[in-house]
Amino acid sequence: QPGDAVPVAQRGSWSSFLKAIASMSGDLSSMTAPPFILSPVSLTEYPAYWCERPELFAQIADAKTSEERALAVLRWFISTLKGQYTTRNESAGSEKKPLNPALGELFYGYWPDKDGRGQTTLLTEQVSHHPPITAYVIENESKGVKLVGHNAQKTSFSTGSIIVKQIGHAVLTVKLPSGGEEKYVLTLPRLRIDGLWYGAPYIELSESTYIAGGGYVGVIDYKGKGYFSGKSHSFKATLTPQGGGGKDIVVEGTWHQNSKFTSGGHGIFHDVSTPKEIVTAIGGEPSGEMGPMETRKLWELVAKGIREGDFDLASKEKTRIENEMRQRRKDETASGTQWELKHFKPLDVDPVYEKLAQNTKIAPSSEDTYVFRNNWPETLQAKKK
Ligand code: HCR
Repeated sequence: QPGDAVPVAQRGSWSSFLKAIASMSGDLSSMTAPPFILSPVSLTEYPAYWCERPELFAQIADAKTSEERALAVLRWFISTLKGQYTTRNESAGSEKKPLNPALGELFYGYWPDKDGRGQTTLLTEQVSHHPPITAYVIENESKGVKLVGHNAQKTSFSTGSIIVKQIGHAVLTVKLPSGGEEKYVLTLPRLRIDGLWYGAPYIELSESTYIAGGGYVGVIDYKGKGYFSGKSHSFKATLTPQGGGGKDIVVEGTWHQNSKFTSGGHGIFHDVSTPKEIVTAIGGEPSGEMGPMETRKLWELVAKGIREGDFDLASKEKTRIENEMRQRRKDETASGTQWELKHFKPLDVDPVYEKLAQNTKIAPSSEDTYVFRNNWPETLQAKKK
């Protein structure tokens, strides 16, 4: 039944929210949604989904040939999708609306070394509030694997679903055993949020992701129920060696379960049922504490209110933070200053993206990119040793 999953007292505000979405275009993050759909987690924490299988991230560095490396990159990428797009369904029963990060909001974390795979560190900064843009870096320094990216969303509404176009890309840098390094550019899938009518939103992926670099171009085509295999969350990935010659490698399956080679290889390609490792959050202050702009400190009471069902507290605290941020922007305008990003520098054009996108179907980039200043906080720098 429509609205079945919505608490009775919130059905009115859920249908008003849906009506507001239907006439909106662009940025949905700042819209006020009913309490049952709110997540206590800010979008600045989402980049951690890129590395919930840190061993697969590290294994990219162990590959001996370009083909092995391209497959290792693809395997790691596929392994991230379940976390990125189904975690909230699993842990909270449906997709939720994350907290809308403040400009300059930060998140630091790490995955410890295990079995010699090395430490992996994560740093995220909200580099724009309107539109919301999150930049991140994930690095396994001992293995020489690093991912730097940024992410924004453009939302629209179509036949009962929210369509989310992800804007942004990531660049993966891998040190080679022979010295030197290889770079890969990764684009992001399009999302369709269904189940709105019932108040139980969930995500299906559509269109494609491209992974170009290391002499290969990979295309991952996503389909939902009723396409390739009739199953939800299906994909077909084709890795093509660049420069003519060589055969395509094709992998097919579901990104939340398993996939196998259907050409250029045999057997299972990836099984996502291996345990995931959630990032350990860490304070970025020299004392090890979290500073006032660190997401879990900034939103502490809002998150507490949402988790404990105290929505008066959540909404009072959210308003207080938003007012403070508004005041900060006004003060900056008055004094002719601008908020200084701590870890990233905006750049008009990403030369790595432009180079790797050449001779592929990847569109030239149309947005700023964000360059990491290489200034990990001491607390994380210490984790790298
Ligand atoms: C679309 C979304 C915000 C953006 C989230 C992104 C795209 C962020 C980058 C991550 O790497 C992957 C990711 C996963 C999320 O699925 C996606 C969110 C899903 C919902 C949220 C909307 C802004 C909120 C919609 C409100 C609904 C649930 C009613």
